[in-house]
Amino acid sequence: MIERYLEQVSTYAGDIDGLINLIAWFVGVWFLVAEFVFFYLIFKFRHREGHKGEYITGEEKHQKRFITIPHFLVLVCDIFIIIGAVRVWVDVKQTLPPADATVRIIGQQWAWSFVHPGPDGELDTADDIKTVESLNTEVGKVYHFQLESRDVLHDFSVPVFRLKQDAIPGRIISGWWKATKTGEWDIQCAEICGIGHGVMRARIKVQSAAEHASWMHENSPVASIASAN
Ligand SMILES: [Cu+2]
Repeated sequence: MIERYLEQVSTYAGDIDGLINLIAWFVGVWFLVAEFVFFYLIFKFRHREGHKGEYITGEEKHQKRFITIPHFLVLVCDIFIIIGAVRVWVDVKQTLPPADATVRIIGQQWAWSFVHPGPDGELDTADDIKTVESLNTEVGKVYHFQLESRDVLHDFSVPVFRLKQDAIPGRIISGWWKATKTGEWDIQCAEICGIGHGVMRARIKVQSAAEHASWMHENSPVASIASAN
């Protein structure tokens, strides 16, 4: 349902959409049932000549069941939602599969900047590639990220990945994704962070292995120094 409006581009996007759909169905069905009963009772017990209104305390057993039975059924739905939510939370947020590469993502008022490992695959070495508002990655690889903020709360959001993570000053927050197709999509800030929040956009490029290797070669400071010599 959701993927008709927003592509799914990470391995866990489908799981998150499944959870949202599950909640939407439970809430939607119960909303329709409640509205149907509500209007049925309004019409059935509307004002009629010769009928006097009756005060009901709702304490008798045959009256109480109108509350206890739906209450019980809603709790059963809650159990399904909690099981689904915990499974997705553990898979997406708590279990980091082994990384193929790690990138650093830095939020500040009001731009995203990125540090990519260079050809050596390690961060904080001479061949790191630093960019602003453009994150270059490879399809099918598990990326870990180290998310930081230089000033206030930000939130790194990639809607097509269904990834959203707060950036908190003073902390380095880890997470992961694995992209399933090549292309270019939006990165947004999803936490109001000041007057420039709305323009705090960036793009994520998911490239094939060959494209990514040539991008890395062209942009790595060490590779360009080596080729210039
Ligand atoms: Cu923001």
